[in-house]
Amino acid sequence: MEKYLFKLFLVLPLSLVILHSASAGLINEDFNGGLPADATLYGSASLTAGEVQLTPPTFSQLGGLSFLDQDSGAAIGSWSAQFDFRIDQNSSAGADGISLSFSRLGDVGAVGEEGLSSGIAIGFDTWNNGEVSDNHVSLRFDGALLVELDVTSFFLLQDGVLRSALITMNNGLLDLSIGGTGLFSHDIAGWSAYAGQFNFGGRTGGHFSRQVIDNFSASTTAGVSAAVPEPATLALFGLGLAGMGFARKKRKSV
Ligand SMILES: [Ca+2]
Ligand SMILES: [Ca+2]
Repeated sequence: MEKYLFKLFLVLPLSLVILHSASAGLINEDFNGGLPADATLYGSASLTAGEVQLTPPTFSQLGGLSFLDQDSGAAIGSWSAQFDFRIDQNSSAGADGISLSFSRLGDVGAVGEEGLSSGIAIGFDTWNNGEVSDNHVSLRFDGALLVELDVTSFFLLQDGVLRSALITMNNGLLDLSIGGTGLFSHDIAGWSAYAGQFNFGGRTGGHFSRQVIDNFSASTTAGVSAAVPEPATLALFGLGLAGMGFARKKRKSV
């Protein structure tokens, strides 16, 4: 019995460590060598001169770019994503914008500036459809609008400058910055870890822009919930500690 408990004490912490490092996906893509094997283009999206052109500068386009789930279906508790985007060759002010979603597993495809309606979607919107402005960013969760922020005091999304967007998501807390400028930080109510993948989108309508992304890097980490030991396991762990104490006592008395 003592030996069993001692072994339990050794094995349990090791199993917890394994759970903690079970999943960590990584994407790092400059698209210079073609479309990576784990990526798919949809609709109007094409690989053009080492960049992904989500829409060409023409009317009524809808494009998409998805990456395979990097974590074998594991629920993701935190991720970060960085990419460059450029919106130019506008027919007027710009239209309609691009999006990046970390959508629920299997929900991929061509999509507009509001992103996919499952999971988290960040919008870069260059046309005012009765929104806050024709130059704003947005955050949606499972299709519900949470943030809509005019960014005109910082820059014009469709001014043709290549800008870097950085999004970090930690257990439902999402931060967006563009070109090093922090834009918003939002704690998503009702969020819990889910399995998913990254999916870009771009759309034009009655007006148009050329909308391009490049240099996408992302990392994902499995949800905390998968690494938190069950109460029953904790109890066993405690038992293991007690067992070890008992084993030591026995050795001393020999
Ligand atoms: Ca490139
Ligand atoms: Ca809009």
